[in-house]
Amino acid sequence: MPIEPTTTQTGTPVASDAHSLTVGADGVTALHDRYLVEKLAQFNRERIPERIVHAKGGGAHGQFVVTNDVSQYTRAALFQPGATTETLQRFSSVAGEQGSPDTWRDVRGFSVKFYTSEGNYDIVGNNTPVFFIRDGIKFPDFIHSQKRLPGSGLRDATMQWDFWTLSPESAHQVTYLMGDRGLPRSWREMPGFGSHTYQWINAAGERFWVKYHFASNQGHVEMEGSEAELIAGADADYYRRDLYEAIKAGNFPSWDVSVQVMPYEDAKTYRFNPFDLTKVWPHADYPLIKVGTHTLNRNPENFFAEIEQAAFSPANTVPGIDISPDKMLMARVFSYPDAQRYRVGTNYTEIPVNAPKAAVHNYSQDGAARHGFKPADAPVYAPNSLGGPVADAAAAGEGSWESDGALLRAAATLHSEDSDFGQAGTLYREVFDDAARARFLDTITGAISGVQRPEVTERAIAYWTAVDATLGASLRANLAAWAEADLLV
Ligand code: HDE
Repeated sequence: MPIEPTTTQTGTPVASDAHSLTVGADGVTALHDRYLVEKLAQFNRERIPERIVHAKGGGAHGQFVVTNDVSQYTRAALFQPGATTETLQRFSSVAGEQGSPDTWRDVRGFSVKFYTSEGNYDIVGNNTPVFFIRDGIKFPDFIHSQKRLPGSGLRDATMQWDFWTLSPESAHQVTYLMGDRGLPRSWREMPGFGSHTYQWINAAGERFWVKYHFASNQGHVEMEGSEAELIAGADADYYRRDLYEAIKAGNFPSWDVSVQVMPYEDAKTYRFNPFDLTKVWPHADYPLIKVGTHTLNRNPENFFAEIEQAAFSPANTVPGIDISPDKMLMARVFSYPDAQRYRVGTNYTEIPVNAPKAAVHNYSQDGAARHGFKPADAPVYAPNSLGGPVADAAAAGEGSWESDGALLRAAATLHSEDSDFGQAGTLYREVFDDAARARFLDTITGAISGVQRPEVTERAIAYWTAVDATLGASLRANLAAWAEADLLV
């Protein structure tokens, strides 16, 4: 192949990539060396703002294949028998920045974009089925407490535990985080959850509440804290590398996708508030129903274009699927497109990785860096009598729920078994085995021993005592023993 001459961004051949234009070999640089100026200016603008959370991640393209018939619950095209849908998946850590080690203990993001025939559908979940808080208004405070102190720029155990212990609804998720789930061996070997309750609507307009589960066909495998620490130092990109190399070698990871389905009417009387993101629905109450298989089979060709610019959002729903009255989910529906307009740009949906495979018809126009334009004679307003697109409620297949009440600020309605600590205790006692409980105690002792204010430490002991009285007592004894060992050193 002939070698092409290097050009400027506007296609003009340039004279050199090694020497700037100067007045004499040792003289000053000429400002009119426009290639030098363009090259440096463009370089300064290569980065877009990193995600405020979930900054470090990686991902791949894939395919979702329906294997079972769930058409009685949803009319969504992507879940109909025989459907195959192209997908994009991104995995991430929550608290660390772009360059942070993959194996720091954290919750992991699990985002899937389905390029369906009815528009893009995104499931933006985690590797845990619950979350730390139940109202989106607390999210910025929660994240501030997990990130860095304004003065020193350091992460700080005292503020993490101060926030958690003053927000007891966090107990269930902190039990997951400090347990083995906080350190997966790889992204391929962890499960995924939609976490929130969503609504499904079938062809007859009947409504159901659903939760998504992705079970890894590679198994669910975790690593020990000591191993994770070593890897964090030796290979910060451990998970990203593992995924890339597995796919490159043709070893395609896959997940079985299932749903729990709750009849619409059950929501009012179920023993747990089904819209409270700090709660799970025990499988004994609502068993898993298999839907299909999700496989990752293609690495990105350009990480920035396909992973960094990818914009996932719980606001991206399709006909037959809607959100639920979960206060976290409603806040997220605002927050993600807002973050993406800022982070990627107003017209972020035009970027190939975010653009739907379905046709786009609406009256939005212009804005920074727009490049898709309608024909000159296309109408620019609705309603019009010129044959422009018309909104159609039947095509939209939206969900709905009844709500009647005064405008107020209050905690979610309590159901018979709702409590902040109950399900955390069940996880600790009934899901963890003895070895996992021992590792858990070790992990929380280590994390709490970094707390610098005695009243926060006391609150942390009370928090774990409320999860399990024996755990609380062991924690107190362990903290005392660690402090003593520290004094002896
Ligand atoms: Fe996110 N979250 N989040 N989050 N989140 C973002 O979106 C936010 C929450 C999750 O791979 C941001 O484009 C609010 C729960 C994942 O690109 C931001 C609340 C769950 C990803 C944002 C939550 C998640 C994000 C950062 C409380 C799991 C990475 C930039 C109401 C069920 C997506 C961006 C990717 C990313 C906001 C809570 C998962 C700022 C306000 C709960 C996997 O918009």
